[in-house]
Amino acid sequence: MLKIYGFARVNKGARGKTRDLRVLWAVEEMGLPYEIVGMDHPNHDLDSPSYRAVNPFGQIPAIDDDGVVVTESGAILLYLARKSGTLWPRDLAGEAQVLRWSLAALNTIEVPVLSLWFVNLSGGKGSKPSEALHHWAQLRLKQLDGWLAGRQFIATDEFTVADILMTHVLEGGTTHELLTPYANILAYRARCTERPAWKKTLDAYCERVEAA
Ligand SMILES: N[C@@H](CCC(=O)N[C@@H](CS)C(=O)NCC(=O)O)C(=O)O
Repeated sequence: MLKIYGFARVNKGARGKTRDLRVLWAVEEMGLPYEIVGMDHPNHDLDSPSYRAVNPFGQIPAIDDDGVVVTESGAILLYLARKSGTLWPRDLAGEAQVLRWSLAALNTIEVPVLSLWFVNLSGGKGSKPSEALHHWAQLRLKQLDGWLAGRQFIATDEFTVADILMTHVLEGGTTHELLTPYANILAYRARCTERPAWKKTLDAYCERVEAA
């Protein structure tokens, strides 16, 4: 049985935004059976030697699929998509687009957006680094908004794992103000988060995961 390491307790600011949701959303869309191994972050479950053997970075998410251990949310989603043959195109050209946009989500978009969120959270709002990061994030979001004009989904005509990654990145560290100018991004994000599988995943997470 597929085991998914996810949070059982996490600080209240992070609850509802953590990256185990990417994996839980994907398995819900794919209809795969799984069990959750619940980890208590404030209780230092991620620092235990047994969890460090699973993920040397001591982070969530991770999976153990009958002995195949995978960490990194992007790698997990691509593995599960290839294994299940769902949320994944059947041709090489389509696969290339899903790989392309999965990496764009986790690198080109997540890096500036998350860095800005982190600097502002750490008291740097209004500082020169914060302004520079804001400029960088806006540049990439504007370009992403242009790509999304006239497109339903990010990589192909169908919803794929790249959409889960991009949507969750856009949900994560982005403030309301950051995305406000980008109508195509907002419409895309709404299209993806309105999917029944996301709603079911988030409801089950909120029911199960305690806030610390
Ligand atoms: N690049 C990793 C990042 C994982 C990550 O940042 N996980 C956070 C939760 S969303 C975590 O486990 N934080 C706890 C910690 O670092 O102590 C991925 O995409 O899976």
